[in-house]
Amino acid sequence: MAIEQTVGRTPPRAMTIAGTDSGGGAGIAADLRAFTACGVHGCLAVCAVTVQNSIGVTGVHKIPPETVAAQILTVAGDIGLDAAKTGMLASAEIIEAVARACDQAGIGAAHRTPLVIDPVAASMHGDQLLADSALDAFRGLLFPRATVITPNLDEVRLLIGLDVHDRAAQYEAAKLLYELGPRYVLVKGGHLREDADVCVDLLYDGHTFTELPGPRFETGNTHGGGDSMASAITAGLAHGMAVPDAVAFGKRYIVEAVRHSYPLGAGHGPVSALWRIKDEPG
Ligand code: PXL
Repeated sequence: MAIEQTVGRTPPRAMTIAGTDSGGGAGIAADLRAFTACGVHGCLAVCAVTVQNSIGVTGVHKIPPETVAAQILTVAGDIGLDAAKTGMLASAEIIEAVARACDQAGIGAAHRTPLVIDPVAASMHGDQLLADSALDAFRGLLFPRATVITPNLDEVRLLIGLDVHDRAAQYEAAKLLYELGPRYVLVKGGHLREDADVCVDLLYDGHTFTELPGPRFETGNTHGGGDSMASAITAGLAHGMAVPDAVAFGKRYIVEAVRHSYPLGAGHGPVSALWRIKDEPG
């Protein structure tokens, strides 16, 4: 997909409903970079502010649920949205507010605006980004509203208690998650160690499984990788792509974003959106 902007014409509009990372690697910063790189105007509903650098998270401030809902409704009522995604939602109360606001704003699989749910539960350092008590709300309130959910294998274990160590279990996880109500399930295989130099993500729509293989890179600089992939998928949907095409687009995006990832600080560096922005500066 070429990045094009016709002068004076509004690009597709997408919203990230997520948390901030003061280090700029993950969360809303990664989402907005991916939206921009993929030719989409990004809107945001902040759910939590994290105090964070490349080493870890040292503080979390949750935004009041009614403020989260108000951000969604005020944007949808004026700017309009062609797709939306969720990232760090932090608490059951915020999840409840997001589910209600999405219904009111026409966001979700049953409505006009597709919704990507990235069930963020922890940072790559293991810092908790979601209250334990919020898992039920995630499964019960958000999955049935999702156009596509994008869990990694750690999130699969948390959500359905299944330890995925091989491809057969990855298929089983996709089937079990599909039962919770999303239209599509993408079980990401990045943490599957049986694949030495490939990383196979698995898409399931209740009938057909599609394996999406990509190269595996030996790098610790994958901070914000899940957020970036889900945002690229969301951007694809905002452009009007069908879900399987948007997911394939997101996979191509994240392969290059990881290939171009860079060191930052003393800990884990971020994946890069810059690879899609090819013009010379200045
Ligand atoms: O990558 C998951 C994620 C999402 N959102 C925020 C984060 C992180 C990981 O650290 O900090 C705000």
